[in-house]
Amino acid sequence: MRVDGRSFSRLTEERFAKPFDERFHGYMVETARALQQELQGIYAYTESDEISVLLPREFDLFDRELEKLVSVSAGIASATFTAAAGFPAHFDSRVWLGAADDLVRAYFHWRQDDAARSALNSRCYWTLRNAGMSVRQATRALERKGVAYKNELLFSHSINFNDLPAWQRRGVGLYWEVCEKEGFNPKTGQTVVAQRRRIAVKDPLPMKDEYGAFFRTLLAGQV
Ligand SMILES: Nc1nc2c(ncn2[C@@H]2O[C@H](COP(=O)(O)OP(=O)(O)O)[C@@H](O)[C@H]2O)c(=O)[nH]1
Ligand SMILES: [Mg+2]
Repeated sequence: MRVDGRSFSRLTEERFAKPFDERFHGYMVETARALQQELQGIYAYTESDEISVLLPREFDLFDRELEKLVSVSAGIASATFTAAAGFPAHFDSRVWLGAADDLVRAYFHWRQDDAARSALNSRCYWTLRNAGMSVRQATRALERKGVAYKNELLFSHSINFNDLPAWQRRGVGLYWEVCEKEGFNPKTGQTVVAQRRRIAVKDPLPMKDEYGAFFRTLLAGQV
């Protein structure tokens, strides 16, 4: 299931630093956490203004009714982001069915590639704009240009793309982590260790083959 901020280009224009804003990212992580919690997702991934949540095969909330799932998830995302940010924002929602593990892995690789591609683009665009170019000039300068060219462009402005924070280039993932918590049993007077599940944020997120390996353990229920 994927939610995407509605008209966030306009909505973020005056309010947040460009191209990346840590506060904005924090609101997205909080929204991803709420979706993961409410829908009991296996994994949630966020980059830019979008969040993907992987639901388990045996997912049975709302009797698997599609309309319920898309409307409720859009509602959870909109409400959580709005409460965090303090101004009204909306999300759309869609569901994609990945019937095999490798398709699910490919989906998340695809979204991570999108994060890397758009991070490079927007970093170049704003570097040119900040250097005095107009919207049109900056857009023109990047038209039909490849990854190597864009990296060089940043380099000539003393920016090493690979040194930028990983959350900007790769997005971040949220998964369930089992932790042990000490409690006191008043009946027996003994200290007991209980296992709890909590949502952990993976940042930096692994890439390429390592991300695939991370998924294999995740899908095997071992993360
Ligand atoms: N200023 C700012 N904008 C962001 C940030 N992350 C995402 N955005 C905006 O969110 C937009 C997401 O793209 P998209 O969903 O295609 O645009 P939309 O249709 O207007 O929501 C980007 O174009 C950015 O303008 C951020 O960290 N800072
Ligand atoms: Mg959007």
